Amino acid sequence: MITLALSKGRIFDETLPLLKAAGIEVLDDPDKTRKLILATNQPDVRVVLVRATDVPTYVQYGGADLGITGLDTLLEHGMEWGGAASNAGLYQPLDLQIAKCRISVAVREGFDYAAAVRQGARLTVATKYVAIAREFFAAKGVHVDLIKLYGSMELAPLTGLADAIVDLVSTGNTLKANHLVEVEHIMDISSRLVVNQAALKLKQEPIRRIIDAFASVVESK
Ligand code: PRT
Ligand code: MG
Repeated sequence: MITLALSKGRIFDETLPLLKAAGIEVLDDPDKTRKLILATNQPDVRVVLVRATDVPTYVQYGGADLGITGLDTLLEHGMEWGGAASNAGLYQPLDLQIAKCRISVAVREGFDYAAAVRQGARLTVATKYVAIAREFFAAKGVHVDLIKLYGSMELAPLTGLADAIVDLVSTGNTLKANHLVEVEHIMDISSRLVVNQAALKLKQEPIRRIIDAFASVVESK
C-alpha cells in the first residue's frame, strides 16, 4: 500500500490533475465525505487528509509514504524542529510548481516601514511563520518581537497587535482589502513532493512510478 498525505483545499485541488496523469483517481470528494482515508482507483494507493502543517510530520515519521506540502510549511517545519537535519528522513525530489505564492512582509498603509528599519526601531511582527520571519529579520539586522498567530494575520496591524505581518500573498487582494501594503518579498513559494526515505527504499518501484509521472507533468508545463 502506498499512502499519500494531502491537505484539503488548494493543494488537494491542484494535485488532482497530477494524480490523474499518474493514472490515479481519488474516489471520494473530500468536501463531501467525512472520511480521512480516501480510496483511489488503484487498490494499492490511498490518500490521507491531514492539516497542511502536519504533512511533513506524517511523511517524516512514515505515517505516509509521500506528501505534498508548501515550501513555506516545509521550511517552517524544518526550522522549528532544529535546522536542516530535522528534515532527515524527508526526501524532496520535486518542485510541483503548484499553489504558487510568495511570502512577504506587509504593514498598514501609511506605516513608514523603511524609516522604522532605518532608525533601528524594534518592530512587532505577527505571523504563522515564526522561524522564517526570525531568520529573515536576523539576516537583515532588524530587531523584532515575534507574535505567533494561527490565522487571519491581516488583522494584527489593523488592531494594533503588531506593526507588521509575515504572510503568504498570491494576488494581493487580501492585503488590499485590509489596507495593508507589501514592503518586503521574502521568497517565492510553491508546493513540493516529499517522500519518506525508508519508504522509497522499501517500495521503490511504485513510489518511483508516481514521482516519474508527476515529474513528466511538471516538465510538460
Ligand atoms: O487553512 P488551514 O489553516 O487548514 O491550513 P493552511 O492555511 O496552511 O492551508 P491552505 O490550504 O490555506 O494553504 C496550503 C498551502 O497553499 C500554503 O501552505 C501555501 O504553500 C499555498 N498557498 C498558495 C497559499 C496561498 N497561495 C494563499 N494565497 N496559502 C494561503 N494563501 C492565503 C494567504 O495566507 C492569505 O490569507 O490567501 C490569502 C492571500 O491571498 P491573495 O490572493 O488575496 O493574495
Ligand atoms: Mg488557509
